[in-house]
Amino acid sequence: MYDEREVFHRYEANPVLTAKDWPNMVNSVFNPGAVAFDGGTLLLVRVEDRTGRSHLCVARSADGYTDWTIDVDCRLEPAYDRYEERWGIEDPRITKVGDDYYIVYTGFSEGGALVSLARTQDFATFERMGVLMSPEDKDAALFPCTFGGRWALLHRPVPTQASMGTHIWLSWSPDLQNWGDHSVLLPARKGGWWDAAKVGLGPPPLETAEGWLIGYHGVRVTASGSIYRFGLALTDLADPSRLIARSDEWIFGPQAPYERSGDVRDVVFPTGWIVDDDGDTLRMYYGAADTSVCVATASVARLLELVLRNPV
Ligand code: M1P
Repeated sequence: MYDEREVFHRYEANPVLTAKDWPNMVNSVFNPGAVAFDGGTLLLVRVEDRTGRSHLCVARSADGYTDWTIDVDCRLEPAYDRYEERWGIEDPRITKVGDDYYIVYTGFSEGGALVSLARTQDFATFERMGVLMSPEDKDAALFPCTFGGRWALLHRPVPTQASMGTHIWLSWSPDLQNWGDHSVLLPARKGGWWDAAKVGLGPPPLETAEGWLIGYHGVRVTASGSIYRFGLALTDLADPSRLIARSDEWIFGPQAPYERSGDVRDVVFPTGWIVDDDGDTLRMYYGAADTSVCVATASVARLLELVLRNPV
């Protein structure tokens, strides 16, 4: 069914999580944050309940593929009484810094999507650290270190006129609260490109020998709707504002039936990735068609070789 030359290989038993796996009736589970935790894999899954609003819930697996346990006691609920999260919280990206896990997520406020931060050490209790970017803004993650004493955040503001371009920005902060020195890191392309309509950050940046590997979704609008695909970029390790390379071609797109049909058809939406102990096998977790959670693997060395074919 799939071209053997594909760089990502889908797990044969995808999807690994669906709404049917949940103890209570929910609409869909997708777009998970992912980390290695407590000797296994922990996903913080976006769960859309049957009110239409989303919260974040922990799922665990020893091998990252099978025997998932849904831990409904470990979840981050929206602060429904607050303007900033009135209509739910969505699409977490998790960055580990020391013993802390920083969760950057989308708040669905009455004013639109915004970027918020929470911190945890155990995924049972969460410390809310406030709104980082006001609406419209989403698809954000922190780098796992500071640069010259400053934190760096990748995020995706949405201009009032979408035709102005919906790009990935880089912003800086001395304290995770005050953000500035904003610049566009990765613009949406134009015209017939696969990532012309808009782009948005995927999983958090991954440190590699060649630089920070950035995965992002790119959207193409067609006569029958949008297609969400996934591509790569690479930035300098010491200075993440310096773009080194950006793949011309997308490297992962909707092909499997569970990606092509669902609540939103033709969507792959990666939000977490974990490198195995061999240092090269990358497990990428993604939402498929805004309906289920899936995993696909690739070699980090091969991804770097691919992205470096297109220096900027
Ligand atoms: O339906 C596809 C995705 O659409 C939105 O992403 P973006 O604004 O980056 O295009 C989000 O609602 C996301 O949750 C969803 O998977």
